[in-house]
Amino acid sequence: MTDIILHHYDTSPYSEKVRLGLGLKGLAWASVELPVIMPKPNLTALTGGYRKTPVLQIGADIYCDSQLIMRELERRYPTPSFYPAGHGAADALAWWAEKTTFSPAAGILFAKRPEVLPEGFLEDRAKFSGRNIDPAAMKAAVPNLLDQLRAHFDWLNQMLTDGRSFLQGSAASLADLAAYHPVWFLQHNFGPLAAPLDGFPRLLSWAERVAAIGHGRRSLMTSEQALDVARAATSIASATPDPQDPVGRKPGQTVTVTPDDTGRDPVIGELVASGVHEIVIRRSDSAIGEVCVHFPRAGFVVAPA
Ligand SMILES: N[C@@H](CCC(=O)N[C@@H](CS)C(=O)NCC(=O)O)C(=O)O
Repeated sequence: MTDIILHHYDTSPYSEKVRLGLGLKGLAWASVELPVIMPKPNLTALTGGYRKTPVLQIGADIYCDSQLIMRELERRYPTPSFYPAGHGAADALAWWAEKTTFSPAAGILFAKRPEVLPEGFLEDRAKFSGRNIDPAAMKAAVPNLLDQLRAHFDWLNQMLTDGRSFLQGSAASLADLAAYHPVWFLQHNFGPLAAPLDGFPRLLSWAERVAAIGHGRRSLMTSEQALDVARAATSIASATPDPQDPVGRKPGQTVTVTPDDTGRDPVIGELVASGVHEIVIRRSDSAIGEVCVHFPRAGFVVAPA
């Protein structure tokens, strides 16, 4: 039995980052398969409305966003570390790589292989992104998306020029897992030499090394079983004020937490703990009772409710 439950779907790049993180740490985990488009009632019962993929659940603690999921895995399972070359640079590299390469990689797939997308997918992603999705405009954007990816992939490729195995040295770090998942997504959908990866042999060998990390030990769980786990558990979070909070937020206040980019569904709850990189809110759901939902701070808006 494992306590780690990952809500995800196989084709999700951000989930691939977390699956590799579980692999790097050699962990066993339960896999709950999420629908690719809304509705996701058994996920939003846990999160309070957050709909993105992936979400990590451990008992009655729900961790939203792969940034925070990786942070929590590192806290609970520090060895081997996601930070063999230290914190800061790895986090910043991860942020840059994802923010610049995920969306062009996804855009290329949506434009070039609409036949692999499930019914209702583009309408769902239009709501998710808040942008109108026009197939002709998507197709017209492909050359620029390839140019952008090529420029960013070249920077990654250059980091490997001295023959190092991974971006920060001889051991894989968070930066590798984050930079890899858009590469994986392109390879997965267009083959191992997908453009614009074909111009970067060092990057291609690096991608093979990252893929070899694997996913750890996966078992299957239904979303109903995951709700049962939450119902039977008690959160580990306890009231922790942040003396340096820039606007004096305090445990007990009611707040909303909302992603600042896509899937901007606010989650409302009572602030339990917060700090530079995490905020925890408590909420109740008739199906599962009380849970604590954890979010990162970078990329999320916290507002009084
Ligand atoms: N910043 C988020 C991004 C997650 C994200 O955008 N995931 C995509 C799938 S890879 C998503 O949620 N798509 C819409 C959906 O699955 O409902 C994270 O790091 O987890």
